[in-house]
Amino acid sequence: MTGHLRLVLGDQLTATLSALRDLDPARDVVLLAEVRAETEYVPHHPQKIALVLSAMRHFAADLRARGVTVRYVALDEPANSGSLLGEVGRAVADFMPEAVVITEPGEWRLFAEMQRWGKHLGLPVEIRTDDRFLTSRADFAAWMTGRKAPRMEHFYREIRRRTGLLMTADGKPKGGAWNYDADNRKALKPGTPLPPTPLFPPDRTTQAVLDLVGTRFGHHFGRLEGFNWPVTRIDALGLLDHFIRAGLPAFGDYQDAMQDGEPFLFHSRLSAALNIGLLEPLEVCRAAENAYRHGLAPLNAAEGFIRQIIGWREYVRGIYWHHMPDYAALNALGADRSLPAFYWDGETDMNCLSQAIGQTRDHAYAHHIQRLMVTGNFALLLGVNPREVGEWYLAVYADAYEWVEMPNTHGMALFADGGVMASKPYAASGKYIDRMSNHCANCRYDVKSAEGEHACPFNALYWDFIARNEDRLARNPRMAMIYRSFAKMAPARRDALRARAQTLRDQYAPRCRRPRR
Ligand code: FAD
Ligand code: DLZ
Ligand code: SF4
Repeated sequence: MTGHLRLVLGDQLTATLSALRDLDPARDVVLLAEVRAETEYVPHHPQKIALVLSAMRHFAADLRARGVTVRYVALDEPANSGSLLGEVGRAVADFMPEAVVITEPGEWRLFAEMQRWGKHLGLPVEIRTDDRFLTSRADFAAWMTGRKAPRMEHFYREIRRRTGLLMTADGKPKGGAWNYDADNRKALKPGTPLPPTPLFPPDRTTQAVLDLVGTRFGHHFGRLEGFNWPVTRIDALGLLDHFIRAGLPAFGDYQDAMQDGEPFLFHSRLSAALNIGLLEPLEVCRAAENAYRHGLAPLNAAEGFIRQIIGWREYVRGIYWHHMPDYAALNALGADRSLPAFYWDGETDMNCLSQAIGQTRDHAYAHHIQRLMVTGNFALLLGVNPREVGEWYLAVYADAYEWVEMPNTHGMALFADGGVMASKPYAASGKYIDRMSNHCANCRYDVKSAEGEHACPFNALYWDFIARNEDRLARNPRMAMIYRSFAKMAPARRDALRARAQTLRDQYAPRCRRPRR
């Protein structure tokens, strides 16, 4: 063979991928490989593994139908070496290509490995930019240059201008404001009708994968039964269409709401399909913009949704690549506790956590506020080591890849990066959860009290967090008000809260035996 070997990873399932762009079907071979190293580097939720493997198999079938030569290595093939390099090496030996072509991977660990592949394989390995994002790593680095306190909002405005999304002809934001977040914090009234969840029944390919995953990964945290993810581009477009019609109109209003037994509310569930490449960010945003133009969704909804994608999603990726590999080791608050065991089984009588973790177990999904203000907030208040928290988030969500998970976890939820992502920690007492959900009404704890064994654990832990981090946070202007309240607190109350918090911390999350960085 004189052509190229083109490797496509499990989260690169996009027909226009840079590694496939100049594909010559007469000379080239495309390699997709299911490998142990990728299925086991964290204990992924079984639904996440099934989603990736089934989507890979469908993508390979589509390529073959277009006349492309595909080398597909299934996980249970006896000759499977277990690693991506091993499979590239086997394909190189069989096809003898003149070069290997890859699109840059989404995670640092793999990117670092791939730098050595050329030497190892003894032939050129070309690593191309992943231009499925609106901002390349180089563009983001240029945008960061000279900025003392870079913030998502400024970056977002630039991308709005560049793409023209929700912009007027004379370069102004539609409606006169860039951001309608203030309108997007409504709690859900009981009885508000919710959109139905579209169903994606497994076809034969998916069923075969479900059988394989059930056998090999059934012991991981998470239910495989009820698997309901789009695994093809056509299904993903169906989910997008459903969301635009049924979810988007109220997406803005209820973006931050939470409710017992209702995992999806008005959220799109599109992140998993976006992150493996079945959808592209711009087409998703154009669909939301069109709905606004045609009067099918209000501006606060369309703007709020588009901001999540061209703003947050692009921004976190930029931050990840800009600060890695050092970012992974940051622990600005010196958090040194272990992750409570209930994160891995949902067995807790704190209703908000039980709901968020239970939904995660059943659907490999929780929406943003659950991840940030329930599971993330609790880990922040307890002082759990960022590395353990990060491993949990990377494992349990169907959409989890380090480029998006880590800035959200280390940065947004835990403030481990000392303020790179957020200007202050997202620490909150039970009051926030009570305002945004019906969880507290159905909980055995009393959200209104902070002391005593029936008091909501978030409350004492919140004040303990404030006290423990006074040296690090009191000078932050955005924390000034809370530290003024803390200063006025009677010493006896401070002592009582500290004692209650200490009991909770020791009960849920003893100090890590081996302190980690
Ligand atoms: P919707 O609420 O419908 O939002 C629309 C889209 O906006 C999402 O599909 C997603 O692509 C994008 N988006 C929204 N918020 C963010 C954000 N903060 N960062 C990046 N993209 C965003 N998202 C992931 O895709 N993978 C992760 O591993 C991940 N880990 C997270 C960990 C923590 C601690 C937190 C606080 C957030 C995390 N997020 C992650 C962001 C967000 O929670 C999910 O993108 C969202 O819940 C996915 O559900 P959805 O598709 O229904 O989103
Ligand atoms: C997540 C995942 C899983 C579970 N399995 C595979 C696999 O077997 N083969 C593969 O090519 N990719 C897989 N992936 C996605 C990779 O982990 C992902 O490409 C890297 O983490 C880089 O983002
Ligand atoms: Fe969660 Fe506290 Fe509310 Fe219970 S009372 S649901 S623990 S915030």
